[in-house]
Formats: sequence, structure tokens, C-alpha cells
Amino acid sequence: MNILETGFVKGFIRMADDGWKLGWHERNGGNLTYRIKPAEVEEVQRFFDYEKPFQPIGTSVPGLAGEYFMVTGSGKYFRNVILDPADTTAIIEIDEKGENYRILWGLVNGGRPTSELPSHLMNHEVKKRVTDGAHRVIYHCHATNLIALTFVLPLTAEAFTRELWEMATECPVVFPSGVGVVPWMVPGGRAIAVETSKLMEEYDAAIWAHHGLFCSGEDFDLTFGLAHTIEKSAEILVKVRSMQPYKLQTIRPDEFRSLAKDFKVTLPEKFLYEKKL
Ligand code: 2HA
Ligand code: ZN
Repeated sequence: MNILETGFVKGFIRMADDGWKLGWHERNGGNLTYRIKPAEVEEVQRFFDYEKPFQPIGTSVPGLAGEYFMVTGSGKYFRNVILDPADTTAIIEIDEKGENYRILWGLVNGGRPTSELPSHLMNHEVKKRVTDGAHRVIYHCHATNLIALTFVLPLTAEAFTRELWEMATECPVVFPSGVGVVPWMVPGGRAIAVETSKLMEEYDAAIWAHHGLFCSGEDFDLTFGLAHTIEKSAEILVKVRSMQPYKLQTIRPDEFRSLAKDFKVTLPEKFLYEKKL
């Protein structure tokens, strides 16, 4: 079997292409990483080349020692992933200290894993720990409406979570713990990775002000679905605010509490504060 016919590789490619089609990946914007299951590693191991040297990750992720990841490449376009996965993506292995990686497959025309590798791996490390290994996907996209909102809403988890929840009844059920917000920071390095991974202790989604969104999830469907739900809600809010500055009606705190009861989710009270419409 060809490596491109493997289930997780197909899922990865489809997700990249879906994000491109929704307009969240202009040029080389965005990046995607998947922590490969041991049984899946076995499935594709015969395609690996263990000769490439280890290189520094730029941060330390001891909780991911020995893990394998499928990743998008730095400077590669999501638009091209479906056309040439071996050029635009890679499979990497983390060393036993969690400080270096090496490329085992892919990036056949040269290149490096995503420029946001430190953020991705630090998020994976937190999520692997807090979900007992359940979360495997980290996805970063430049979701248009969400980015627009980072210019007009306070850059707090309270403001973003509450506004996004109000825009679609499914939202509190899809992301009951809310969304975190990172103020504007230089992307690509360890500092923004540290801030984002702190938020991932509590949230499955973190907004980067004036930049985009990071989502974590168990599989491609759940992680893409989370990003899609958040961006859809952001789009509705942009439309509402474009019509008039205040809502005439909305979902109120007690209504969220009733929803939480019936849908058996816990909604933190810090998001159910009294406020104007
Ligand atoms: O270019 O999105 O954050 C990839 C990015 C950097
Ligand atoms: Zn980005």
C-alpha cells in the first residue's frame, strides 16, 4: 500500500484541503500537526528514512519524547497539500530528550517543519497530559472573521467566549470550557508557544490576536469541527455588529445554565456575567 492511502495521511490531507477551501490559508498561512498512533507508525514505518540528522526543536517537550508527528512544512501552501503531500508535509520523530526532531518522510524537495513547530509541540505536550493522551491534532488557521473580531472585542477569554457562545446555540456545547486569547506577539518562537500552551491547560482553542486560531482535538473531524464552529460563530457576530452595535435580543446567562443542564456540560460561571446586550 502507498503511504498516501493510509487512513491518517488521508485524514490529514483532507483537513488541510478543507481549510484551504474555506479561505483560512492564504499563501503559506496556517499549519497542522498530528501525533501519530503507535499502530499507525507501524503501518508506515517501511517508508521512513532514518538517515537524516536530528535538529533542535527550539524548545523542550520531554512529554513527547519518542513520539511521531505528521506536520505541514514551513513556507508550504495548504493549497498544494492535496496535489503534492510528499513535498508539502513531513513525518518527524522526536528524540528521547524531547529537544530535537528528525525528518523521516516527506519534504522531498527540502525544507523544514512548520515555523510554528514550538507552539504545536508545546500544545501537544500539554494536551497529551491533560487529556490522558486523547488529543492528537493541533491546527492553526487564519480564520477571517475571528481575526476581524480581535480588533473590536476586548482581548480576554471572558469577552470572546461569551460573544461566540451567544452567536450559536451549539457553541457552549461544542466548546464548553471556552476559548483563550493570546495578545499580539511575534509568531514562530518559544515565547508565543509558552503563552499558548498555558491556555491549552484550560481551553481547546486559543485565539492569537490579529493573527488566527489554534485548536486542539482528538481527531481531524473534531478539531476541524471546532475551528469551523468558532469561525462560523465569529462570522455571525461580524454580521450582527455590522447591522447595529447592540443586539435587540440574545441568549441570556440563565438560558445558558438551562442549556448546560439539559446537554450535561459544565459552563464556567466566569463566562455567565451580567452585561448589556
Ligand atoms: O505561515 O501561519 O503563524 C504560517 C503561519 C505562521
Ligand atoms: Zn499563522
